[in-house]
Amino acid sequence: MFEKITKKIEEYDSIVIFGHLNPDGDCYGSQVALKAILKKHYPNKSVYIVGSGLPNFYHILGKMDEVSLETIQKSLAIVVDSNDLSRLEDQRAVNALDFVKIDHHIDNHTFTQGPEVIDVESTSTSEIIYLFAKENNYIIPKVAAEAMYLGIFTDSARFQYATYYTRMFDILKDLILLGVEPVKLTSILNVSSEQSLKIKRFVYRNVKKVKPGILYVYASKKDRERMHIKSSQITCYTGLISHVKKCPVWFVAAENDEGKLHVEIRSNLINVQEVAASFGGGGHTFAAGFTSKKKAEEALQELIDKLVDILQKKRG
Ligand SMILES: [Mn+2]
Repeated sequence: MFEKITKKIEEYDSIVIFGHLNPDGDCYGSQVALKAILKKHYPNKSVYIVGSGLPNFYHILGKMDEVSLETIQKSLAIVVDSNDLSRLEDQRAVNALDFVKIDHHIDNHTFTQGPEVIDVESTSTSEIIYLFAKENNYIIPKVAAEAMYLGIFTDSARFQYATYYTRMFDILKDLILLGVEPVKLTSILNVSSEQSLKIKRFVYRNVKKVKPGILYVYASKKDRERMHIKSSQITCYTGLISHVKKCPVWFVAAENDEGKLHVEIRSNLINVQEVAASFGGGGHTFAAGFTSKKKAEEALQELIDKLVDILQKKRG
C-alpha cells in the first residue's frame, strides 16, 4: 500500500512533515510519530515537523521544529492529516522539491502532486502511520506509540467512532504493549483552562435554533475580543451543542481576524463534508469545516439557508 511513498522517502536526505491549520491531536500525533519512526530507521536523514502542534504535550512528545525556507526547498514534503495545500498551516510547503500525502479526509483533489495514501475509512491519520510502519517493518519508538495513541484517541472522539473497530482496538493494544500509558495522556487532555469556562458560558448563552433542526452559535469579532480568543478556540466547542433531540445538524462559527467566517459543522444525519466543500473547506461526512471567502455574516446566512434546504429535502 505504501511502496511509492517509501520509495520517495528513501530518495531524500531532508524531509519536512506538514500538518493542517489549527492542528489537533491527530495532526500533531501523526507528525511526531512519523518523525520518530523515520529518524529511528534512517538516522542519517534530517526529519523535521512544522506548525504549532499541541504545546500541552511538548514535555512528553516533543516540540515542533524551526525550519528555514532553504531547507524546505531541498526537502521532500510529507503532508499528513490534510490533502489540501490551502489548508496547511505552514504555507511554505509549496516550495518543497517533492510531495507525499498521508490522510483520511475526503479528497477534494485540489492537490495532486506526488504519491498518496488517502484512506477515508481510517478514523485517524495516526492509524495510517501505524500501518505504514508495520508494512515496512519499522521499529516504533515509544514516543511514536504515544503520539499515535493521542491521534487515535482524539480523532475517534475517545473511541466512539471508527469504521473498523477491531482494527482500531488491535492497533491500540499494540501501542499499549509498546509502553503507552493511557492515563498519562488522557489526564493532559482533561485539563481545561479557566478561560474555557468563559467560552462555554458564551456557547450556552448564545446557542440558537433554526427550523427544522439546526443548532448554532456565532461569535463576532467583538465577541471574541471580549473573551480574548482566536476563532479556533471557540469553533472547537461543537461538542457542547451536539446530539440534541430533533437537531441533527449543529455548528459553531466565528468571525476571524480577516472578517471571514470560520466554522466547524457536525451532523448525525446529513453529509456536511459536501456542504463545507461548497464553501471551499472539507473534512469528513459528519464532521467538516471551512473558512469562507465572503464576509462572515453573509457566509453565515448562506450556510444556514443551505442547511435548511438540505434538511427540508431530507425530510420530504
Ligand atoms: Mn485526523
